[in-house]
Amino acid sequence: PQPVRLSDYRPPDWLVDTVHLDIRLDRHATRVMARLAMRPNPDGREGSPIALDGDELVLKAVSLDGTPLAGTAYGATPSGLTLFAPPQQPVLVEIETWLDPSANSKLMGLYRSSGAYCTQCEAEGFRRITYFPDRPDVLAVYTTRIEAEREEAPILLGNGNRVAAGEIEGTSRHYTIWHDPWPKPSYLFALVGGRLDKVADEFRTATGRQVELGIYVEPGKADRAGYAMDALKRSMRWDEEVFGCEYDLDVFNIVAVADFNMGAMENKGLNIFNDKYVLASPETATDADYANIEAIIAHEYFHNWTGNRITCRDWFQLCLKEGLTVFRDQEFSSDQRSRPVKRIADVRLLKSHQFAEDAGPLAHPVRPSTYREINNFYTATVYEKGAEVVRMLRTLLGEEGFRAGMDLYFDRHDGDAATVEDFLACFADANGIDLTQFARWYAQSGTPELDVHGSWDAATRSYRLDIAQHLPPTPGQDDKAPMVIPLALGLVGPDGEDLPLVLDDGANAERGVLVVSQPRQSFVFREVATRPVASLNRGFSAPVKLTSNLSTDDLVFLARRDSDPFNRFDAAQTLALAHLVAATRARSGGAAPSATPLVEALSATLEDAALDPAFVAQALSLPSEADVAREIGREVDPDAIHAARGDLRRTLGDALRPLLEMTYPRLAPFGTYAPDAGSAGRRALRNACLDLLAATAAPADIARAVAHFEAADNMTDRLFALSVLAHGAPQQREPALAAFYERFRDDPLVIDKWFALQAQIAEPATLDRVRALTGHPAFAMSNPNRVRALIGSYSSANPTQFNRADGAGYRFIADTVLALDGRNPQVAARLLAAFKSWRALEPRRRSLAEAEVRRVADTPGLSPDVADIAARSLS
Ligand code: BAL
Ligand code: ZN
Repeated sequence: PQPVRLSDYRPPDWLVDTVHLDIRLDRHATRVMARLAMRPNPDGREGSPIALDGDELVLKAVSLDGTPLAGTAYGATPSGLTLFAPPQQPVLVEIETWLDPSANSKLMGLYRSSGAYCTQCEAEGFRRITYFPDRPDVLAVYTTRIEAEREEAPILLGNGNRVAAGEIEGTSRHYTIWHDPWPKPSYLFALVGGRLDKVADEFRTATGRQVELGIYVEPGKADRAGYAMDALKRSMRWDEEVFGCEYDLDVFNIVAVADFNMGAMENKGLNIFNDKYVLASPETATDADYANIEAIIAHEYFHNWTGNRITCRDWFQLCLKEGLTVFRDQEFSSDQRSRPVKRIADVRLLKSHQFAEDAGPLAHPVRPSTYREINNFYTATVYEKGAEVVRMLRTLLGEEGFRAGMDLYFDRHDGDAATVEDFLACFADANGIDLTQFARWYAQSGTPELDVHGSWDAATRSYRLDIAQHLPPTPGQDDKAPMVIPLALGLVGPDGEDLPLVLDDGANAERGVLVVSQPRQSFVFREVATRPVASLNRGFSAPVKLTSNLSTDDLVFLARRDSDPFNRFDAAQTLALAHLVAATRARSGGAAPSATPLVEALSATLEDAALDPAFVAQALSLPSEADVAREIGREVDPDAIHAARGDLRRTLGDALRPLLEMTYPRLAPFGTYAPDAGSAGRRALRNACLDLLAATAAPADIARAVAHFEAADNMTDRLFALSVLAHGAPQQREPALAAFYERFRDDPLVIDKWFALQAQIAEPATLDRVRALTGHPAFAMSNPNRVRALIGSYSSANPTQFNRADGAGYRFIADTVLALDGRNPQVAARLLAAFKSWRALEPRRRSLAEAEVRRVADTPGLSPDVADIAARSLS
């Protein structure tokens, strides 16, 4: 396909005011009647034909104002329908199409999952249901009649409120009619039909609207939807309290389906979820699963205002709804749980996914300016970096200024299909500031590098920070302009107290934030009586890669004393990362670094009884092998990194043993399992101790892990112990894996964990194991969760085996991408993106990886999704 460019945007020529759909569900022959009330757009081109999008559609009939159209009056292909010369006035277009939902393996449009009918329309799936101007700036009011066999689909759900239901006399069929009063783009359309169990509840909004809540799941699984329902009600209340956003329909339904390309989808009043992000019980879900469910339930609900009531003008503006809504869900989770621990987890994710994306050939701006396949832009950059940009706005403006900007955005743009410029203008106008330079965060790709040099002058009692910023070149962007970087900081005195921040030129470091906006900039603080240690980029106030002249001693000091919990964590991580980089390099010659400073920092953390166990667990968790690879940046040898990290784990396990052995039993479970953050934090720390203690694989430590596995009464502990055994105890691995499988063999979401864990074992036999598991009865290439669990874990969470020196890992993933592409291009393209860091590899692996990406790129008949990732990976 030709690239689509932001600069080519034109308003639609025709608008749609109302849509009436009559959908008769049938496994192979679903009939869709669409009645579109259309009118010429005064802002469009005069005299335009009516051009509607389609995708693999079969047209049965089309009429205009009640008159069937002659074949010469329109042109139809599976991918488009054009009415050549419509009268330039309001018209009624009626279209009949037929679909085969059972044959829809792309899981876009109308398809079947475990016998139920469901839809996914974002970004461009509605055109697989009927011909339509399938773009987000065409907003219409929808009324949907859904008809099906009562036996097959007793539950029939649509967007909005249910306005009618009944039997079809003399048949075994029934129907429901749904009306959604809020104009919406087609990507928010949804329907569900099936035999489903329901968990029902209700919610009274701040102004007293009574809302019926429903979560629908596969029969027999309703007892696992309770946590999702609780999270939903908390989300609804939180959005009222924190953003003043109230729900606006009488009904809010969520449906969990087993086959889903994404995590979930925010269709108006009818969210459809990957069941992985709804279903949870202590036996089957980990603490991380519970936290994800809470976050994603909130995310999709929050879209009701940021995405649905205010939508995107075009798909370039995807971050307008996604970055903002991720920011909102992160804030929600921070309020529900521990704010510092949530921030640490979010930054870890940002670095591992988004920084990696920014550093490779798939780098793109938060708002891309061109795309060939929009499905490939549901990325960490659009979502996670997009959220960071919103967070920076808040850091720059403060709570009040930020809320004023959000209030203005809701007031000014309710009902609109908006742009990033519209969004920024609200903050600029509400605060009387100019955000022109700040807007570069949306346009320039790459991770800014900030180098900070601090120096204290005893004579003048001043502390000077010299800051240089640099934004490295990224694909299509060789030269960059300086960014606005809000740098939160503290100057920490010898007793751990923050010193006052008094700038010498009268400028203030308001709320402890310096605004860096020049390529080079200096700040001088006065009245600094003793040498401070600078705590920089507190709370990760800007998504930058920061280097500084802080010494190892300074970092140990910060890890022990910084009042900012994020930077306390980050100081220890910086020490660990520096150690791992040096140790990796030392494997090809040179002196091995000392781990003493890191041991000192982590000992202090473990000894500090005032710290939240969840925080301590994060501190003990070393940077990943991918983090080390990214830090090294070039000529990466994944085996050397793996070996260095293994050595460090053993060193820490030994050096921290007394503390770990004391902490582990102190955190033994009591009472029944509860998924709250406090309990989860205790489990996380206990498991982190178990893991480090088992690093040397001493028999007593392995026996502890076996006992932990056998005694576990919840999935978090059971899976963690299984992972310790699978990675570190080859003798105990197989019996433990077999026991786990036997216990959970009938539970696909748990078997996904079993697949994922095996795919991550860092040994050469894993490739054969993964290949064999693709033939396991519980595996199915048609189910995205299975593919991601087994094959995605191998490619993205097993660096040594994906990057095998013989290239067999690359070959296997490329083969799988090609095998999957005909069936599900979105999942195939995601899998291919595992090659995103290939250029950073050492020469032998680099050429093997490149050859496999090239083989994919050269294969005829690729989907646009895979062709786009392959081409960009090689560019
Ligand atoms: N809009 C796609 C799924 C999500 O980000 O909520
Ligand atoms: Zn979203």
